[in-house]
Amino acid sequence: MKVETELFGATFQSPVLLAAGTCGFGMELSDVLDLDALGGFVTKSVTLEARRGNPPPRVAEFEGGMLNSIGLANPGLEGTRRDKLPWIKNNVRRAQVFVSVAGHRVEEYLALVEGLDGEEGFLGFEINLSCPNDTKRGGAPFALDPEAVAKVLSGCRERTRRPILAKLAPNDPNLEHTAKVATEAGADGLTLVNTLPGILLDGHGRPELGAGPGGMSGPALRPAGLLAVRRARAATHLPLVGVGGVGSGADAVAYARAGAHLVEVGTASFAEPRASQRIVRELQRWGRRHGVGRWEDLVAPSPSNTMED
Ligand code: RRO
Repeated sequence: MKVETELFGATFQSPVLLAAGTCGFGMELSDVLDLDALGGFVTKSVTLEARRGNPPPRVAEFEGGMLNSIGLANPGLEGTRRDKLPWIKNNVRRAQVFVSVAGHRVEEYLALVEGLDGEEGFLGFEINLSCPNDTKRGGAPFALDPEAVAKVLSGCRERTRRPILAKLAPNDPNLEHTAKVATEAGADGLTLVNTLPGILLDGHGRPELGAGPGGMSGPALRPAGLLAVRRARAATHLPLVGVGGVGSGADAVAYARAGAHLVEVGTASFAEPRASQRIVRELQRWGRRHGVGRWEDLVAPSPSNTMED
């Protein structure tokens, strides 16, 4: 099966990318993984100021996956410009890179896009509107506030011609509406989904994570991710990026059948750093076995009567 796919004016050598927050800025994984074997990767979310993140423990496992509250630990705009993007520019050739940006206020997103747009080494932005661990916003991410989604994305649109992905939340009761708002505000694609808010408690009722609650990911997130992609597919013609519990070629196929043009692998690559490469091999085998010649043929189209029309 031909897994190469053209999107956002670029060639993705495969539809399998690494998800934000699971691969740092690429350099952190370069000893264990050939980054250029990937379709691409999304960086850790960058905020205006560098952040140290939340108190440990920041991750905990359970049978269905894991919970994290990293708290946006990142080198900030200046550190990203100085140390991270030059490394990517010099070391990544074929993988397509998206820089994830996040903030507490609309203006922070806009300043980040403006401050990064002139740099080299990446294709586009993933606008993280759905971090579940941003306590300053009281656990209510931008993605659940359509007015904020519109403001952030239209402001970003004015500041860059690069592709913009909007990363939305799994617990959005009005996802179709949010997808439509993001489309109208100028996003080029939607990434679905971020982690789902949750908490793990020990026998004394004490949270297992230092910060208390966190975001749940891994196999248990897959049904939520698939549903979100399906719902968004009915609401917009934009390309969709499916994330949540992708651990096999069959999972990637399920996301394509739901309407995803690309998938991102997250939690699976913690236990198995080269999971993404295995997933691509499984996809190719799946195509041979089922007589499907191109990944693109698997991607469910949006209905002609999407809610956009
Ligand atoms: O840094 C985090 O704690 C984090 C972020 Br920004 C996010 O978007 N999703 C997540 O599960 N953790």
